[in-house]
Amino acid sequence: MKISDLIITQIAITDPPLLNAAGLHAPYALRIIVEVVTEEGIIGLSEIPGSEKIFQSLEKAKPFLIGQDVFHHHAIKQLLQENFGDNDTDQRGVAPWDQRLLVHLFSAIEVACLDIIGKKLNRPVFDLLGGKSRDKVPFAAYLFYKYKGAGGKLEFETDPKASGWAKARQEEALTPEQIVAQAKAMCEAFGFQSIKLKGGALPPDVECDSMFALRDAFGPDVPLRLDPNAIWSLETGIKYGKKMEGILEYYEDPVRGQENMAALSKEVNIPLATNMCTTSFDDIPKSIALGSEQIILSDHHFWGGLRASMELNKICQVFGRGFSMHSNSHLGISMAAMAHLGAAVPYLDNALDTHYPWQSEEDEVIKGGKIPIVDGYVTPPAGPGLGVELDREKLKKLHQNYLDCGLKERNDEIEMQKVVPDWKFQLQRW
Ligand code: GKR
Ligand code: MG
Repeated sequence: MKISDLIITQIAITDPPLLNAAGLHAPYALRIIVEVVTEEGIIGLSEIPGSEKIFQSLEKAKPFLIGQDVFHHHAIKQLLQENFGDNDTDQRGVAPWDQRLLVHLFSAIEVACLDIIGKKLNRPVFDLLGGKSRDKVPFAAYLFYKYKGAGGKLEFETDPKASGWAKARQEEALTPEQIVAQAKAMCEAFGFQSIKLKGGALPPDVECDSMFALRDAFGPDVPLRLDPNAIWSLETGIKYGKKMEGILEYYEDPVRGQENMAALSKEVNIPLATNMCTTSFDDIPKSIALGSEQIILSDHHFWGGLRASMELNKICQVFGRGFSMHSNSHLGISMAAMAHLGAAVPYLDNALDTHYPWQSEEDEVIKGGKIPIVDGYVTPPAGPGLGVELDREKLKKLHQNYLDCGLKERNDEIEMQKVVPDWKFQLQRW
């Protein structure tokens, strides 16, 4: 089964004004939808974070990917390595999100090829990963401090017609009380049974108070996580970690780098998790030597695809690391891939991250609307491959959003400066 074409579409999806250590989410999040077409006309889908570098590289890869066999992932990876370099660990960047090229390119092609193989064999993607380990996959509520606003064309305005979670997600959340209100609305709408708060946005005492307010509101049976995205000093991480011992399920990237994480781990009795310091197979030996974290947040978009994430799952099991999942703003194609992976991994005892509730129903690019989250669980879509189909009208509309919005790269610092003109990203703020 040979690749005959690659269709790469840049899209922009409405995103509310969410805060993080790097600044503020823009009114639109950028994604790329990849369609890999075979000679016999089967189309495989994937979705990855949008950036000019990834888009241009996929365009550049087209001529040498055409003619490749969709089963030959090693050959495809080798071609991508030959053309784009095989060690991009250094390009991760200091932002909360990963910016490496090669892993994203390979993930985009691999997921689409698995979708094709599944469609050809009439089997779901989780069967291509070794079969199901569970029927439905647990996800966590993902809370954000935020300004008032719906994002998109409305930016900091709200849509008065919205109701339920669609209304709640437009509300301001800058205090512990407002975070509890956001959590209640999100958990009521989706039934989440674990809660993560994106930290690193407000002073640590406010974020710590929010965690205690969540604990008071939800009780000891709802696992809580806080993720300051590595913007706290070691001293701050230890101080607030000690306060939150006993109320956190895990403490995600409170400090920057494997050494600091290892040092913090010796002082604070809470499991540490990361999507920032151990983010590639090359990082594993040092992670094990230092003991930099107890849980690794996989992400098929930047670990190099679904099969690489299965390998990571095994490594986690061997070395006593827990396995969870990281997310960025995304639509249903990514959600389907995450759910197939979550269903397949043999080793999982944490609910996974997803930004999905922050994206609106109107922006969903798959036919039939958003994939349901029920009681906090997602069932991998039924049907061969990923089990999702492109809604071409929506794709057109979301591509037009991309052309109209003028954004080319995610830059949360620039967005923040539109609100607070002298705001600057800092490697360590508190
Ligand atoms: O969307 O603002 C955000 C998050 O901060 C995201 O960019 C991170 O990559 O969710 C991520 C994380 O867990 O660090
Ligand atoms: Mg994180």
